[in-house]
Amino acid sequence: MYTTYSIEEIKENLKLCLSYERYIHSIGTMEKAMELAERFNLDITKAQVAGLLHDCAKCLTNEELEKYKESFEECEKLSYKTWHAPVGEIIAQRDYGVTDKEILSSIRWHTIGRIDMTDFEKIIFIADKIEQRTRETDFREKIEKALNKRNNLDDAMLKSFKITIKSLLKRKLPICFQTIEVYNDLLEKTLK
Ligand code: DGI
Ligand code: FE
Ligand code: FE
Repeated sequence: MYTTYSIEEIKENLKLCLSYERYIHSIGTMEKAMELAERFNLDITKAQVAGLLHDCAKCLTNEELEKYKESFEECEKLSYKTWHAPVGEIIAQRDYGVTDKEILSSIRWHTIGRIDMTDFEKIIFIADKIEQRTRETDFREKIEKALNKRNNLDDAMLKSFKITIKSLLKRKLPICFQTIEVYNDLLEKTLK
């Protein structure tokens, strides 16, 4: 309904081009996205499509991703690990026939985040971080705990950014300032 293809056809295609680990991660994100959609009263079918496709651009090499650099935010240009998000939006639309704005934007912002994300965008972002098939237990459990304490999506988003920013600092990798802006915004919102 939300794509030109059936879920099974999308799975087959992703299986062919993603690494095995990345494919299993996509399945895990799809499952977790559906679970969170049900829990937060959002569209489960949309969550299934967005979760499954969120990393679809990981089928491309960095050289191939770079060809789409006009779609990158300025701050993303420094960090090749963020490129699959803007390109994912393009591929979901062009190759999988996705027209739903919210599915597309949830793919677009699943890595660096965005201020004032919708609940749907947040559940895809969080599902990606807490899926149970490939995510490291310690990372996943910290975010899950933050989510469950007040049943609050922003708490989970904040925790996720905290861990990611820490890890980028540790690895001496550049941090997109949009990520910092989102972090500051969530900090203020979750204090209330
Ligand atoms: O694609 P995944 O590995 O499933 O997860 P993701 O899309 O959230 O990618 C996260 C990677 O991107 C992670 O290794 C951190 C890295 N990254 C690099 N620069 C930034 C960044 N993540 C954020 N949020 N902000 C950055 O500036
Ligand atoms: Fe990703
Ligand atoms: Fe992912």
